[in-house]
Amino acid sequence: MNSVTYAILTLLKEANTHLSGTWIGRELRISRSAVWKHISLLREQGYDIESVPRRGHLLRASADTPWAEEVAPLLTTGSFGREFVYHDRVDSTNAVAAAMAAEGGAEGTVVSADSQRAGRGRLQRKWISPPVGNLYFSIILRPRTGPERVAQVGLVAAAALHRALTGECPGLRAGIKWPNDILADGRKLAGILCEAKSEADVIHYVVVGIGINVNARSFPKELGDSATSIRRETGSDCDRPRLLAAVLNAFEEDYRRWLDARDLTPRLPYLEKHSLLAGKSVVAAGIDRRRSGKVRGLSATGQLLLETEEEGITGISSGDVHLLVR
Ligand code: BT5
Repeated sequence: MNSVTYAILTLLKEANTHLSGTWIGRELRISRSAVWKHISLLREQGYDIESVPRRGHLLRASADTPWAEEVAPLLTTGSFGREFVYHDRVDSTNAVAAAMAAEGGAEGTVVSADSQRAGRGRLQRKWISPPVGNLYFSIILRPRTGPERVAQVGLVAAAALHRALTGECPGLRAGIKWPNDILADGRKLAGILCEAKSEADVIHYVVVGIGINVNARSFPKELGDSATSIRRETGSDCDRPRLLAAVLNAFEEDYRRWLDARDLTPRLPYLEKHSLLAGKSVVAAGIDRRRSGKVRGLSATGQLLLETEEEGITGISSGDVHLLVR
């Protein structure tokens, strides 16, 4: 958004009442017709502005677009979201963020989009990313720690995402399914994809990508009955910029605490409390083998602890877990 348009938006937000075109023009040293032009631009961008002759312009509702203009004023962070790039449409916010990270993009940089042409899941899977109503964003992190802790970043993100979702959306009952899913009523509401560039003993960057089904009312056939949205679960629409800011605020707080600790210990109680797998019989499908057993918790390094008949308690580091009974 251009800086004059943004200045008018800020004046309208602060005023909370009608502002005349003459007054706005005088404040910003532009003509009344220029004020009109910018007000029209704001309307095109989704801002609901009432204009009444002799009274002026009143902002009735802000745009629900997850861009810096709406997210930045709600941030309580030091670095998360302070650099913020928004696109209407990209292939994948993770791909854009990774390219920025490779060029030196700062820790906390956020790439957000209204839709993705080629949203990515783990292991070459797809994240279906239709326009209008959901959140797709990626954050660049540069943790000063060894590569063996990369997998823990996704779990820290999952705990923060769960905390923000349940804090912002009254009535939402959701849980965390190791390693990277947020489910509600057994259906997937949000997913996390961590992609890292590291060497033997140093992490160059991690890109944490988060997709949340926010106000989606329907889902493509290929997802069958496996997906849900906040709107579906709670019956009401959720303000996307507010939710995105809440996720960034929670994530930065948890991330800093995790960096200061040696492992996941500070977040384990939260992850255990909201785990959908605790005590459940599951099949864990790793890259090399499948194991069946009962989930006995999470280790401080982020492994899922599975008790199997053959091996007793073993730690699972990666893969997909399927519940045998919901
Ligand atoms: C994930 O992978 O859950 C990670 C999803 C991360 C998406 C974000 S969006 C912003 C950023 N940019 C990207 O390109 N990606 C990240 P995984 O656990 O592999 O789950 C993928 C599976 O979830 C698919 O195979 C589908 O079965 C299902 N799925 C795909 N799209 C979905 C959606 N919109 N809602 C619910 N489930 C979906």
